[in-house]
Amino acid sequence: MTRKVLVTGLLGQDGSNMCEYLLSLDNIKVFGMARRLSNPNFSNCDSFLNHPDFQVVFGDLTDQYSLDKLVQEIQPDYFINFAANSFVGISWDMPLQVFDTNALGVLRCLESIKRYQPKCRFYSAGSSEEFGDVVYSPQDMSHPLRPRSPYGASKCAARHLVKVYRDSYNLYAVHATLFNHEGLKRGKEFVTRKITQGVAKVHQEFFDAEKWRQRKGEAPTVTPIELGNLEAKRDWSDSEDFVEGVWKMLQMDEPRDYLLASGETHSIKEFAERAFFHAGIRKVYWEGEGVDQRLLFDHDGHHQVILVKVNPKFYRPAEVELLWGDPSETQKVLDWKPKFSFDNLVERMVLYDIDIRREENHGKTLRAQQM
Ligand code: NDP
Ligand code: GDR
Repeated sequence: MTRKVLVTGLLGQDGSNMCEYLLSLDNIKVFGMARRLSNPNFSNCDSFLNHPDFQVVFGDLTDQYSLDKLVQEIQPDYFINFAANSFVGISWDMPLQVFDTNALGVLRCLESIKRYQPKCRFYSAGSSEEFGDVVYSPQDMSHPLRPRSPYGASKCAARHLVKVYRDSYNLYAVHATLFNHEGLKRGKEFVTRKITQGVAKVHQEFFDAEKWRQRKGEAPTVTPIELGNLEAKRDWSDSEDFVEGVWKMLQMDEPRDYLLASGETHSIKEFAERAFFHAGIRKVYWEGEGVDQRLLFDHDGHHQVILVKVNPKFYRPAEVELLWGDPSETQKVLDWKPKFSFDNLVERMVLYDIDIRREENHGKTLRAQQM
């Protein structure tokens, strides 16, 4: 029997990865929900947009009518909600919009399911930002909720709402606390993608043979990556691994909450170093303290190149300094294991961004030759 799955957040990282994953399984019809935008970007969906078992639908988490209509028309067996304003940094600038989408949006989904399709299994995308100002490490499911941002608070509210609807109306509703997960479709404002795109640019500036010849004896000029808090530590995984874990949660007999993480933590500095390493830029070292910290490349013993520097404009009003999850219980219950390590993740992202830059540049060279 064909199962119908409604996935929100279609154009984002997890929504598109989930649709792609579901379409690789048998007997699943996937409805990917996007909201109306004047200039939509479907690039994350290129690989499956024309799949016969896939359909784009339109709706908005801030519009109850649109959700009700989709649930009534599709009658989904699963409703996987990845839609959110997911950028923590902006949540101080637009707290009401963040709360409306991330907390009330989940409430609207639950209401639609309760009224029109109570047998539908619901997934709510929780976050390690719910733990915020952590009191022990690694964090497990029992860690108290201590959010540090409007975003974190909105996800805590969603978590409570899911439990209330599960207990009150016997809905199959899951809220899972997912630690940071990244990949080839990661938005460019998040620190990992910002770093890998920045490294790809530096890589191109470094190894551009023509420029290199012109600058014999000199250090190459590159564009340093400007970052905020370099000391923050995160538990990073790959989104492609996590969407499989999420689907497994929805196949269990009873609904409950879960936690997905890698079980390792790394600083922003470490991510940047590994990213340069995988780009072949290896003679690097850190210098300075606080806002004066810089990552330098030793060109020839006399010339140093600045690769990373701090720009305080990227500091946050309140920071989550350390996130480090303990996924052991969830891994056991779901019999789920990630395929990608931290180092695989960094390497994949860097090589991908280097390739993109190479292709763009090749296109530019061809266009210039045609002029
Ligand atoms: P993205 O930002 O890549 O994707 C979020 C998607 O939600 C976007 O496509 C966006 O649409 C859509 N969206 C935003 N507001 C609305 C709205 N009002 N109605 C309908 N759609 C909307 O995030 P990720 O894929 O990385 O994350 C998926 C979910 O998981 C989010 O809920 C996030 O908070 C949560 N999460 C993510 C983690 C991570 O590390 N990636 C970790 C923990 C939780 P548009 O493209 O139009 O802007
Ligand atoms: P996060 O991800 O806030 O953990 O939320 P992000 O990549 O934005 O920040 C991670 C850490 O890096 C520090 N940082 C910078 N961050 C950004 N974006 N830009 C910078 O220049 C920069 N410099 C340092 C941040 O201060 C922070 O400590 C992600 C999102 O996917 C959420 O949706 C999700 O819920 C959580 O992960 C778990």
